[in-house]
Amino acid sequence: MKKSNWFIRVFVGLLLVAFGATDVVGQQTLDDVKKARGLTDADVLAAVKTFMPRGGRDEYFSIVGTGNSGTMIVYGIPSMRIYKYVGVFSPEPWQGYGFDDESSLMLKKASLDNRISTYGDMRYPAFSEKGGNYDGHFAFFSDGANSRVALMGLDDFETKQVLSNPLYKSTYPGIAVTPNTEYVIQSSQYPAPWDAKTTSANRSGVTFWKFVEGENIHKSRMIKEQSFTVELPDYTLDYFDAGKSSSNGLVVGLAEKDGKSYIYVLDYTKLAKAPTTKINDFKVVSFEEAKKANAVGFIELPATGNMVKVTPNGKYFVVAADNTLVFDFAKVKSALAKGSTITDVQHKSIAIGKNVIDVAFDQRKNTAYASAHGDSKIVRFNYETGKTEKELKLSFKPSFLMTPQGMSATPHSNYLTVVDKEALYDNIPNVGPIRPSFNHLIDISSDEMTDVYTMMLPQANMYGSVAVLRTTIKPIIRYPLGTNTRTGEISRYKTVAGQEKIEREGNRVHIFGTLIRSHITPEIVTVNEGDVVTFHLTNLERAEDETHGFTVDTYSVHGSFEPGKTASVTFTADRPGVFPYYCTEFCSALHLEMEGVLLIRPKGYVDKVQKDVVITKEQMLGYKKNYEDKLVVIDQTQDIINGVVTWLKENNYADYPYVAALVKDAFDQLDQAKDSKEKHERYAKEGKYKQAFLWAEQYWQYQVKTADVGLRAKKLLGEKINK
Ligand SMILES: [Cu+2]
Repeated sequence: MKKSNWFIRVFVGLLLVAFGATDVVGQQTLDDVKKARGLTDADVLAAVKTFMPRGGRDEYFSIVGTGNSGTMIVYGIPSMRIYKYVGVFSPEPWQGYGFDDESSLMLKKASLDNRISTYGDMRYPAFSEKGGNYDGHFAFFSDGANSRVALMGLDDFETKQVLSNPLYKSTYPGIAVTPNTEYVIQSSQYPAPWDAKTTSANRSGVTFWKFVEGENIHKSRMIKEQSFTVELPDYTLDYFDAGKSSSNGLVVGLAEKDGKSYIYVLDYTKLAKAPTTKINDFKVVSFEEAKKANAVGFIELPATGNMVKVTPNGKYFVVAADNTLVFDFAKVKSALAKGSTITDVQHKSIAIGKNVIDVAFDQRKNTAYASAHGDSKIVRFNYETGKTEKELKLSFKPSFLMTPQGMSATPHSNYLTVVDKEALYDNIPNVGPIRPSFNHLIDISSDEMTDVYTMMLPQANMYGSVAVLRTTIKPIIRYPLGTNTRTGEISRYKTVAGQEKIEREGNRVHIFGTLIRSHITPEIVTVNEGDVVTFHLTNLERAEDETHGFTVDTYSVHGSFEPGKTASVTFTADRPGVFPYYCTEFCSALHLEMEGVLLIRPKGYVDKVQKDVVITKEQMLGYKKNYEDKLVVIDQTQDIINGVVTWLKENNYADYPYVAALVKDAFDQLDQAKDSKEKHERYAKEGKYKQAFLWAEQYWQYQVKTADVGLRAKKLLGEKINK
């Protein structure tokens, strides 16, 4: 570009800014945009239905198993915005999952032979329930590929427990809970022997993981010793669901063998009392014992069923098929009492369409939806009367369905989501042979059903999801300082400001450090080649969303430190050299300052002896001046601290636990500082101003941290008081 051209452009630009005319196209109206983009009124209405204005909040939180990526996605309805990916069965570096010691230990505990599976296949999640309704406390997942089960806490959306199923090789990647979450139910998928012998018979089974809810999320766990599995013949097992209300105590699921389809029915209240044997150290109720207890039965289906779901009132279960079948639980119960072959329990058969894949329940009385894949349509029907009511023709072939809270006793369903596995869209650009999963949002709030949005879910092979009213979940924004978030306990590695230290024993090095804008303390760590090094870090922040990350260059370790969290990363320092470590989360304008250096001395390295440096008279006067200047700054800082302390006391800070915890932290800092004060005063008296200045500097560092924590406490208290 010629210089004169450049000059003219800048000049015109400045003129435009000066006259407020930066928008050369002119203000666009809604009509302008509609015309320019060729949008219809229906397009605009659909867009408005999912648009989330600033300050707006989604009505529902939905969680979805991502299939073979082993992570979980949280998204909002109706905006269909993804909020978070959470590592469950697969490591997830952003949150340090499977990269820090705490989460790695949790994953290791889920291994039967000390091999961590770094991959998982999870499809249908389940929320915890009370009285058949979602309580917003937990979510559960099953790993189809590596036979694991997982518990996630909904207070912080972190995985809290992963267990290995000791019997199954192949596990169904869906899960269900009983109406009060007494049990988390998991089944096998493809039959296989349960022991190591190739001559053993193939078996199937359904496992009831005993779940005990403690005083808080971290005291709530699945307990292996109190769990059991019921043995079934060598059927291939598919989707299952738990009864509720009048059908509480029963589980129904799909089974297949030799081209025939069945519904298996289990009574787990009876199974829990049946005699057990132990296989692989896990309690098993044999098929014979289950039959003896009248706790297992089978209904032969006239055709393949693709899905079985219990109605919200617990009266029926519906089997998705071209002729969708409704079964009466009351009849099933009395038939089960007589034996394991169950007949004449059907309530209705409803002709829906071709290749019916799934059903979902509505808040309207006795109302459900079915997806007819072969007919590209959704059908609304009444499972009590057996009548179809309405159809929605779609531009795609529908598969899996979900209504918010539709799997609970109280659907709250203004929307229906529909998975589209074929992804043949004219408005989706080709991104190579593998494409995202698609999830459509259907507005069902009125009598008309309308397809209003197509969501893309990358890194997902989507099947099932569940959604809950957003307000049912109460997420936290910070942890009590020093929390090991996987156990909920205060970590023994918790470190507060001023107490950072490095401990060595032989070749084992523990660094107890802290993270706070904008420092990683300590800033220099020296170790020897071959040392096993652990950084135990505590994020001292109390501010919302003030997460720091941590990595050591080239050592492939990573931790994510949300406010208050303590986590550790361990590695063998087997590459000598200089390795910066730094905060990996953009945390403030001074984010780049959050760094330090790990010096790894090569084997056989010998320190060169440094000669004593003689301090000249002029230099000593310089140190004296520095020392005296520092004393002035120390006094000024103390004034600030005193002011904050007075304000906190006047405003009854002790009534607010978070604030009180911060004030305690602040006073701890001053306690740490006492020693430095004594030292700088002693050195000054002896005329050793270099040391006096250094210790005064150290004292001031403590003061700054005290003041910083104090000011945070003040801000927090101010917010509490003003609310
Ligand atoms: Cu940071």
